Amino acid sequence: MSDASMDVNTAGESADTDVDAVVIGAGFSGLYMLHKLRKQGLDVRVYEKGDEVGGTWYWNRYPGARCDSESHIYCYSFDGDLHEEWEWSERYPEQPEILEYLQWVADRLDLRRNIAFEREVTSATYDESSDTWSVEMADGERVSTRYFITAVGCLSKPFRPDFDGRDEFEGDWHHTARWPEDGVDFSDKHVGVIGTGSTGIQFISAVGGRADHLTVFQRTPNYAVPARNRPLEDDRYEEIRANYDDIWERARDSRLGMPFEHEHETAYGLSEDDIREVLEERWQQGGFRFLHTFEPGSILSNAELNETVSEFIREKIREKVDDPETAETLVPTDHPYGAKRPPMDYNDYYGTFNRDDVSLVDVDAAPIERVTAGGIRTTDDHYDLDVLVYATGFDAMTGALLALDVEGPNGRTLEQKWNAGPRTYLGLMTHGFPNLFTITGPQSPSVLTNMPMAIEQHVEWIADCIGYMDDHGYDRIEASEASENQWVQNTNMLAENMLFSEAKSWYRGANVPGKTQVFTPFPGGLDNYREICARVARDDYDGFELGRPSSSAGDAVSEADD
Ligand code: NA7
Repeated sequence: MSDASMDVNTAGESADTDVDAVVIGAGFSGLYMLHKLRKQGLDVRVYEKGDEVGGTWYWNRYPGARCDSESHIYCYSFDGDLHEEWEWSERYPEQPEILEYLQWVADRLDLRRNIAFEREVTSATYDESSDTWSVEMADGERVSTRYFITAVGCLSKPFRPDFDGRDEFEGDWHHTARWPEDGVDFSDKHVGVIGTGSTGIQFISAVGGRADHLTVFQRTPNYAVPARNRPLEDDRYEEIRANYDDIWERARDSRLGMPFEHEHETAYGLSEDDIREVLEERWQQGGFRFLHTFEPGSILSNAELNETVSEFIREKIREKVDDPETAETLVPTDHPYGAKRPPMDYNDYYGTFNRDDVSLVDVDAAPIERVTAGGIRTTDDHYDLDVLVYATGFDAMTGALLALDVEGPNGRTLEQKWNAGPRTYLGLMTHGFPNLFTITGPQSPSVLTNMPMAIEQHVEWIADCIGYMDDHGYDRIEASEASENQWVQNTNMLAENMLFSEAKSWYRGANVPGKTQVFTPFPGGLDNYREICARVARDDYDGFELGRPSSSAGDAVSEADD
């Protein structure tokens, strides 16, 4: 192995280099992956498109951007010193604070010396003769690596609908996931925002009242549950610190990667009034605890219970919105609560529509016909706009991975392989692409959990796997086709038994026209998933094929032999 302390940011760096591991992305997952592998003595290089660490939290700087996992668990758990020294200011962390945290971690663990910033990967090709990946950057730099590890996040390739006339707009336009660092001045402006997902809801609540007029173009209404954000006072923080070991243990052992007790083992046997009473308590507590009111997964799989919960939220929306017609437009009836990613309400989202300077346009009833030089034309009307904001989400789960233009042995691309939807074993590897690890890849729990918990588990599993390979003289690992088929089938079956198919969501790729629709995250819970991954590792990486240095694709690779 080469020198693990190499500084990649020194001037005059050579174009072609050879490292043990390349990690793409310097967000939560890339930073920890670098730290882990560097500690194991590997020469690791991280390539990051942005000019700073932060990943999601670098790019998503729009007004109101905040994480809906609670701050004390939306951080790394692997190093007790980190949470001894860091203190979150609010129950839910705002984007600038998360970015500051990740920058602080990068400095604290001295990670920057192995990160090359402003480098965009344009292709990654497997070279069978050397069993290495050749990774190429937009600036022509090429690096050769044994292990190619993607840490690109699940929601990082922005999606902007291709409306007719999209490029004719003469005002300012921005996608929320590419927000300008210097911000946008809304004063005296007519601002339009398309999208009422988690992002749109945060944006609308933050910008309502800051513009001359805000017009919200909503296609599908959503169920926003109050977050009940508040400052974390000193005594509350002391309590968290004193209990961190227990908090992490419970988070790891939970379905969502969040250490919440569920209020009732089951809703079975409770009257509708009793259920509503319990829901009201949870509504007051706020946040993801609401989704977790009853035993894990029950609201997402029991249609009758779900309808009671959905109706409970609908009534809350009607109570908050003064104009009954506007209220009905904001009430979701097309999908059950939770079948789409449930958003949080931080700042009286529904109340924002009671303002005179905020209006709601139902673009399901009267669709957007085109973007014009001066605004948006729907089938009903024209809306004059100075600023147009796309809160239209992402080509989620696979978009950023496929953008890497990955080509495996025999010239087969990842895009070809995933043409009918992603196929992985455990969301960690895909058959036919040796030594390519995907942190929080498709068919792992990822977006259905508190992300740092899922990320840490993947990073640790991958680092252990590489350590095992080093200890046993293996150079090549690949998911077997049979184990992959079984895993995909298993994930699909779990999803079919839940209510996810009843919504057109990005979980299923339904938000991007033409994308194959298949439910992508593993819905069986982080706790169960961790156990499966641990067993696979204990059983000498059961379901994976491990090879010695000279093995090539098609050769019989060795089963783990000791
Ligand atoms: P989402 O949840 O995908 O929301 C995108 C929004 O944009 C949603 O309301 C869409 O309506 C709307 N949209 C998308 N395309 C169109 C068109 N063509 N016309 C009108 N409206 C459109 O993305 P977010 O950024 O809010 O959240 C993504 C995740 O990031 C979030 O769940 C958290 O996990 C963090 P639709 O519902 O498709 O009718």
